[in-house]
Amino acid sequence: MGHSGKQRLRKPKKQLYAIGIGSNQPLSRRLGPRAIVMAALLELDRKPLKVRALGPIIRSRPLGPSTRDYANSAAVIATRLSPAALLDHLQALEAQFGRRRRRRWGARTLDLDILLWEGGPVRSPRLAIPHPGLAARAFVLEPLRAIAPGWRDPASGLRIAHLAARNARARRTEHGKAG
Ligand code: A4P
Ligand code: MG
Repeated sequence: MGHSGKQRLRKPKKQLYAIGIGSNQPLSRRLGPRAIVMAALLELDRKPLKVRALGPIIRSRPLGPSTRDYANSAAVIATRLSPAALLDHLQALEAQFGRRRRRRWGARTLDLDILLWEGGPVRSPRLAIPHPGLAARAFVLEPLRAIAPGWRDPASGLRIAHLAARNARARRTEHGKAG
């Protein structure tokens, strides 16, 4: 009662998401990881997505078995898509950039991860938000801090700026120990 048809058909509200972008494999001789990340940032601004903020593109050493350096960045986007629908959309973009799924953490032309969602935590067999690597990865935290320093990670309750500072401190200590 009290629900008009118009209300029931109203579009879902726009939601903010933070997206992590990574590449460590060229698509061609002229399209290397940095150019791929730039092209991916442009794709994130096409319907049904809209970019609200673009992070810097950084170069990072590979975490895992890959030997090539990565280009990494982050973006805050707004969309009406649900987390599951957004994951489908991002995987279609990865495929468009020639990504083939082989071994986990293998070299990839494009990796798009959902880092955060303003709707809070999500846990399903194919989707975990916040992204499990968020709090431990400088290549995620550094670009994200530039555009979303105040966003709170629901897993730790800490803001991105705080996580980034803590991560940088831990890395310096590691280096100190290693000599
Ligand atoms: N999945 C679950 N949660 C999410 C989420 N929040 N966002 C599932 C996106 N996908 C999510 O991912 C495997 C499955 O994770 C997906 O099918 C989806 O259902 P994938 O992209 O196919 O495989 P992957 O990326 O090889 O594995 P994974 O575990 O996602 O790896 P990460 O955590 O993405 O790490 N080093 C540097 N310097 N920079 C990097 O960007 N990236 C990785 C990959 C390793 N080392 C790196 C970097
Ligand atoms: Mg991934």
